[in-house]
Amino acid sequence: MNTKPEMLSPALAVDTIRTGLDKASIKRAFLDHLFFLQGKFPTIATFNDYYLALAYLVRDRLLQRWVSSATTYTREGSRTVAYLSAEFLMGPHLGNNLVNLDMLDTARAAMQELGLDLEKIMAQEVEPGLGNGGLGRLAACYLDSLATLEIPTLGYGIRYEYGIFHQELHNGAQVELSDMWLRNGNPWEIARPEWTVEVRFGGHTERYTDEQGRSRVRWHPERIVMGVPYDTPVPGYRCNTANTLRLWSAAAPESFDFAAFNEGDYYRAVDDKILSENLTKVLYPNDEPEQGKQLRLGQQYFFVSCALQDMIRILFRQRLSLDRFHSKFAIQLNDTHPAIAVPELMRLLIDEHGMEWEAAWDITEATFAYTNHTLLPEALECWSLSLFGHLLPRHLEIIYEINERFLDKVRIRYLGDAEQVARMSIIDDTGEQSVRMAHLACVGSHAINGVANLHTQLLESNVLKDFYALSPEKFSNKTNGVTPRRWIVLSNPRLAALLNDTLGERWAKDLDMLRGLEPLADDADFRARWRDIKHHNKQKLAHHLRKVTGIAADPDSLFDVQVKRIHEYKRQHLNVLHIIALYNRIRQDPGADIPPRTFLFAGKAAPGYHMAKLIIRLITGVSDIINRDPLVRSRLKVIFLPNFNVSNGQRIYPAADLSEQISTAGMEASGTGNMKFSMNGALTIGTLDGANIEIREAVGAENFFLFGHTASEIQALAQEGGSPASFVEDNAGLQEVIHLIRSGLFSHGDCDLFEPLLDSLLENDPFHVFADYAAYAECQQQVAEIYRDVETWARMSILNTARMGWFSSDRSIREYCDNIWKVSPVGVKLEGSDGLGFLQSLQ
Ligand code: NBG
Repeated sequence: MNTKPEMLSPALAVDTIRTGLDKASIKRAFLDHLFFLQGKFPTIATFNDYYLALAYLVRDRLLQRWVSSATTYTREGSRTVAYLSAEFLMGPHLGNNLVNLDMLDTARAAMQELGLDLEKIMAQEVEPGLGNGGLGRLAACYLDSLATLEIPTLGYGIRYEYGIFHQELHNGAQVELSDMWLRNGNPWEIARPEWTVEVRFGGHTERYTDEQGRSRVRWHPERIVMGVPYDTPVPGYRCNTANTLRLWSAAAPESFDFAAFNEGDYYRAVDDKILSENLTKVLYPNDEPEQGKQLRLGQQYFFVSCALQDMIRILFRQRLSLDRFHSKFAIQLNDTHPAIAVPELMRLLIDEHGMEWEAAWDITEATFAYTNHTLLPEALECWSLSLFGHLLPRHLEIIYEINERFLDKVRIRYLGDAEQVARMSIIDDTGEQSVRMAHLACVGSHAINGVANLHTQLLESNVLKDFYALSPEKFSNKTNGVTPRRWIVLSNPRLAALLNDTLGERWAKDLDMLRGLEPLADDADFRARWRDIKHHNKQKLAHHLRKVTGIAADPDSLFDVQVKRIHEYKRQHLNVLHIIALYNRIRQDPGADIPPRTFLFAGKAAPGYHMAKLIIRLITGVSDIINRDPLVRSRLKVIFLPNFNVSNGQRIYPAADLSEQISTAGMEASGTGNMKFSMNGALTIGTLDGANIEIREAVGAENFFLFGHTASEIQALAQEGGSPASFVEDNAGLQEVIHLIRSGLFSHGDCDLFEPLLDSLLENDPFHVFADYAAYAECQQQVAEIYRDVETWARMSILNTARMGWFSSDRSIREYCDNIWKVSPVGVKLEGSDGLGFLQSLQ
């Protein structure tokens, strides 16, 4: 095979056991890995051994694409997207990689011949929970699309040792357990210690004059932490591209501080080491109050500094000069978490590489773009000035300078308007001084976007209106999308097979092709197949729910699902109020004509968010009572599935009939779960909020259950400041619901437990639950009526899927590429499996 064996290094010699995609090669590779990597033979191997053996053989097959992609990008100096995000919620890798490499069926057959069940092997994988929810999962969908569209990309983030906590329910209440996702090893990552960088913290700065007589600044840090990169390949779907997700892990500079050690202060030396490594120990759950803040700012700066230093290394490696930085890299700031990149790039260019301010600023502005993901004021990041100055003294100086120069421009534009200047300042001088990260991101970026039409409009008219007035050309909307590879092909194989049969296999890369289903909505045979698939998916989910919660759900009942983080603005409590009302109706009128429903909830509450935890308690309390009531339980079921994550999402979306998207209008920036449901044929009951609006426009108002106040009506309600109790006065049903909650029925007789929740609902509810209650209950009545008509429901369901093509993340990414990043695809040719291509490209 090797024509010039003397030129080959062993690592580059690749044979079919490492690359072959046929069944025989896969079987051979599997046994080979079991033996040589796991040191096991089949009779004593555990399922985890099987998982690792399969994972490693899949990784081998990825490596050829990965190295080929890197080689191509290096050779061509390709313009590259750097996606900076504090969270990447990738989900389990194995299934997705099998799908993208087009190996799923062969792998299943190969395992079967070895007497193994692929599904069971896949279930072994502990998913990397390196994100809280929508924002982190969006980053993962975007990486999938970027690779599929063959765009050179580096995802940069943090390799948290503990991801988002594992949720359990104890007596109906949330309990948090640590997520030791790395415990069994992570076969998907490769450590790159040779690209370790130094990150500095604290200390002070000093001005000096350099040899050319220029005034410069030197930073004397108090502490140095090493950043070690771990790379995970991100393959595109059925193409040769495999990009890189590069996550940084903190390490101490030396294993011991020898000075301290010599003085006999061994414990201090060990403490320092632990302190450094703590930096990337744990992902913070969002929606948390102030606590733990310093470490979080440290985390943000850590990964951003690592990423920028890494980019400069790559630039130099490709023999490009620093003034080409912005032509080589388009950096996206995923929310404000990485916004510290603006002063960090300035610092690197000026202090470390001797560039002048103006030149550095032009590069910085041309490099960065910023995506905003929330309008909630408490989620807009601000760092106290003292904390900031203590941790990052040099950055604070740079921010002051950026701010002065920016505010000069504002002053010219708004002569004499001091208030305007104060409002726009990066430094908030009111109260305890702080750094406004969203302002920093806006000033340092050439493009700013929201994640759904309404959200972008509200950014432009409220939260960022001053910045919009100053530079409207920077603003645009980029409605979110989700990847059909994970969310249909992998999660809903039967639907995928039907789509392949009907449309050919290209739809997964060109989701607009789903349109081809529209005429079939009128075809009774097709509708029957459609219903069969949903029914099968519901059975499968019911089986899982039974296994985990012990509760039996009837697959013939309407699966009514709300899965997402628990938050007052998402209004899980609105859903529960309606469930209690239905329960009450059946109790009072056992003959009431209410079609059977299973209400499924899942989602985590931030550990410090008491009201959200109370909402979980209410759901589980109601679930206990309803599921045990002989009069009701054959018609209503309420299930809270613990530990919502990507794997559970994959089980749930394909099995849903009804998707609950019921946030207070104006509060959900976009939502992405709403898209996953509808793509999989669930109908939505929802408010005019976030991307719901665009989903409704796409699928047709007649195929969407709309209710509730609009964003501007909500705003008016808030301004009027009327009491929510007024919505209860003329609603006997709602009064009874409140009465039942107060009676202690759902809290083992504890009449006070839910008082804080009722208080806020009745007295001063920023989320306007009662204001929307009547409309919601009425809309649910319509849902029930239409659900009885199975043919109509199936028709609506098909039309939902058929018209969701636009919500593919491929569409979103194309918009980012064309309008913000100005990057084009780079085709990758697989380098010869003998490694000669690589060697040549290195010369
Ligand atoms: C979330 C929004 C969602 C949106 C995702 C992705 C944050 C800060 N924001 O509505 O709440 O879909 O971002 O854009 O997590």
